[in-house]
Amino acid sequence: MNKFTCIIIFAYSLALGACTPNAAQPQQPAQDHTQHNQPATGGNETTNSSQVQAVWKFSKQSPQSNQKEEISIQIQDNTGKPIEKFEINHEKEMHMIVVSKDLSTFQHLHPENKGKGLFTVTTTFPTGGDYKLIADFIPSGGEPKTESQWITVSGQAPSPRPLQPETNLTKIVEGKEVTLSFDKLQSGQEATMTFSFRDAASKQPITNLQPYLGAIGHVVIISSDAEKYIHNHPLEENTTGPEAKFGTLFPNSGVYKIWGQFQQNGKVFIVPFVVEVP
Ligand SMILES: [Cu+2]
Repeated sequence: MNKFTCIIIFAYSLALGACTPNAAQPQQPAQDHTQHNQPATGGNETTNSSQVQAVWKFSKQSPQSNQKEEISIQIQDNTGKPIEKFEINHEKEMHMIVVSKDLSTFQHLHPENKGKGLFTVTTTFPTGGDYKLIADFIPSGGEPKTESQWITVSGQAPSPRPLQPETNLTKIVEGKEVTLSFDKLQSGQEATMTFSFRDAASKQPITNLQPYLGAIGHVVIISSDAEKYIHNHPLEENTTGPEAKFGTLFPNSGVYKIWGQFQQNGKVFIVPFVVEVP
């Protein structure tokens, strides 16, 4: 498999709560920086990514916490014509990240392509409050695209937990001691981000990580205000540990939450970190 790095960063201003679920408007990204060195293959339709729109719909006027809710996204061009063909990227046509506004909850979902550009997925929001939904996809022959939407979920909303940057980037997750390190941590500069794994009990390096969605791991990074989203794929996909390296770029200084997703013994585990980037 080819080495590749995929960094998608987007930033836009979207007033929180400006969109009610049923009146979801297509996003108007103020900036859309896309870096992707995986050549787009297959498909003969070319779609200029600035012409791609997403129309979000929810099964209820107001989604409720702790209930199954269906999320639909219609992908279309700026004339309303459905975009029907998508690249398979990491085994899926669409990846969707769902986070609460304080970034305390994280879901990585894979909406199903129902045809004619309509994707749907069912999920449960654990609490009431504001959530951000981010859909990641590649129209056939086009560029990687990110579309997002804020929604307000009804139900009891815990008070937001402020993000606390961690200075000790080692933690134990499901019996694994995971350490995150950077060759440099500086906004605006490309950096290599390394996750290292060892068994928490024996301290032996872990060398039997398994591919998850076709790669050693997946990393999503979101800024503390949930406005910037970065999705990183590994620099070297075929390793099995004890290290997984990713290229990344933090666009601005500030606090970011990082979720690494990896797999061992058939089980996917998530390792979250909060870092302050100078
Ligand atoms: Cu995914």
